[in-house]
Parts: sequence; C-alpha cells; structure tokens
Amino acid sequence: LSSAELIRQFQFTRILNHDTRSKSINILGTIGSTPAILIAEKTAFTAHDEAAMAKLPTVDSGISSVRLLERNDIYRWYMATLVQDVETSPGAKLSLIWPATQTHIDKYAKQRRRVIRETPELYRNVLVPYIDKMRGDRIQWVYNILSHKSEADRIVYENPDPREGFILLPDLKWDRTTMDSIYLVAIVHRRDIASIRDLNKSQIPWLKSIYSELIQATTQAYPAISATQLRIYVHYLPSYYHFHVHVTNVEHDAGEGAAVGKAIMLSDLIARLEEMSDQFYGFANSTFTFLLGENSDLWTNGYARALDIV
Ligand code: M7G
Repeated sequence: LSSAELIRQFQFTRILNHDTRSKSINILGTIGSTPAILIAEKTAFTAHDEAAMAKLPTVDSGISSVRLLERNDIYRWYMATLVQDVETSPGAKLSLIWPATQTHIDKYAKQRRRVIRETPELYRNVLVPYIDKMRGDRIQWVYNILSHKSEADRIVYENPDPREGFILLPDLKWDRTTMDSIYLVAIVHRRDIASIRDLNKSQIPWLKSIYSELIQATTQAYPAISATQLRIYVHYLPSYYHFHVHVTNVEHDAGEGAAVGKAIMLSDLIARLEEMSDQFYGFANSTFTFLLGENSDLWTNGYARALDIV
C-alpha cells in the first residue's frame, strides 16, 4: 500500500480528542484490522509568502465561495471556502500512526492530568523501571534517523561524532513551510541518555556546545529567524526516552509541549548543573515537577500506586 492509499483505507472508530484553538482532531480507526491514529490539523496561512496572501481576497485564486453570515453597521462576517491545492496551499496537515500501540492511543486521547513532584526516590523506584520497559521498539524511528535510514534528505545539520554529535531536522509536527511555526528536533547520537535525569555536571561542556551549534545551524538554515527568536528546550517527561532537544520559533504557540510542567529551557538546565556544588552531581539527585496524563500506564501502574492516590 502506498502512503496515500493508507489514508484512504482508514476506517473510523472514534474521536480521541479535538481542539478548537489548534483546529486539530485525533481520530482512532483501523487500517486492515490494526489500530491507526489519524491526527488532522488545519494549516496556518502562509503569511511569509506575501505573493500568495495577496491572492487570498481574489475570487478565482483565493476565495472560491463566500456566504454572508451577518452584517451590522460597518461590520460584516462571512463563511468561505478557500482555494486549496495539495502542493501550493494544502488545507490540512495529517499525521498517521500505524500500527498504533495502546501507548499511542492513550497519548492522543483526551485525558485529565496530574501534577507529580518527582523526588530522586520516586524517579528510581517508579520511572527507571518504566523507562527500561518503554525504550525497546518505541524509538525505532529515532534509530532510523540516526542511521540515515529515514528522513535523511531532511537533515538540517549533523554533527556525526558518535559521542558528542547529533542530528537536527524538522519535527513531524512542523509543516516545514510556515516560518512562524518552525519546529525542529535535535537527536543526539549517543544512546546512553534516556532523559535529563541522566545528565550530570560532567556533560556541561557538551550541552553548551549542543546549544551553540543548534543556534548556529538553525539561524543559518533559516535566515529569517535570529538567535533570540528560538525557544530551545527539553521535555520532562518526554514521550521518547532518547535524549533530544526541541527548537521552535518563539512566535509559535506550541501548546502543551511548551507549557510549564513539561518544557524546560536547555540553558536553564545547563545553569542548574553549573550551580550544583558537588562535582559528581547530576539531575538523578534533583526533584522535578511535571504533568502526567491519567491514561498512561505510568500513572495507573506507576505514580498512582506509589503515591497511593485513587
Ligand atoms: P518528546 O518530548 O519525546 O514527545 O519529543 P512529545 O513532545 O511528543 O510528548 C519527541 C518529538 O519528536 C516530538 O516533538 C515529536 O513530534 C517528534 N517526532 C516523533 N516521531 C515519531 C517523529 C518522527 O518519526 N520524525 C520526526 N522528524 N519527528 C518525530
């Protein structure tokens, strides 16, 4: 089946979640007989392309039909359909996860959140065993990128050093054209750092060089953006336990991914490490507070039990 054919084979099961602000919807379905998740998001206007936007109010190449909803004095509001074209002005961005695991379904379903204050003890007793269980084949996509098996032609920058290096490339959340919503991800080559918990003082120089290489590479690849317009951060908790750094345009509303309880600025992490007095210290000995969805196995079988919360 071609990738386009897969979308046509998708059979609807139910809506997992939707959001009116980001104008997106997560739909659970099946392809063949295996679960699939389709994430559909309406595209933003390509405001960086003024020539295209100039055509927007024109009837033939911009607005294909229009219906007046109401008028009052000098105010009029309409519903309209826009001219769409999958190459030049697509109406939506789709992501398909297939076959989807229960962990994916939990992640994309609507859920209540809990605030977890994770002490070093909770980290060791609850998260560590869970990470080992989760790493397995959930991060095959990461290894595909690192070995140039997938997305190789999309690499923005690579430092190939197996210990210090990383690959910077567009995140799957980015449509790759809207400059205001630049969303890149940098994935390190080394495989021994599952999360920020594995960082310690000895890695300060390495983290600093990642930080400056990221700024250098991003501003060079996208000259429209400057160093002080980049939000460079790490997730804790992440969804994938292989160390990676997010690089986004500050103008982009990355929603929960950039919110308190999930996103931590890389430069703040470096500063926190620098402030630790003991030279052997690292984040395994710190306390971090994060949000966790109630659907996750980590909540139901992990923190809810460890904290004795029902
Ligand atoms: P995270 O903090 O582990 O997860 O970041 P979350 O933000 O999804 O909770 C992983 C990042 O990698 C996310 O921003 C994903 O959108 C992105 N990502 C996930 N996958 C499966 C891929 C992929 O196959 N290719 C690329 N380029 N990015 C991906």
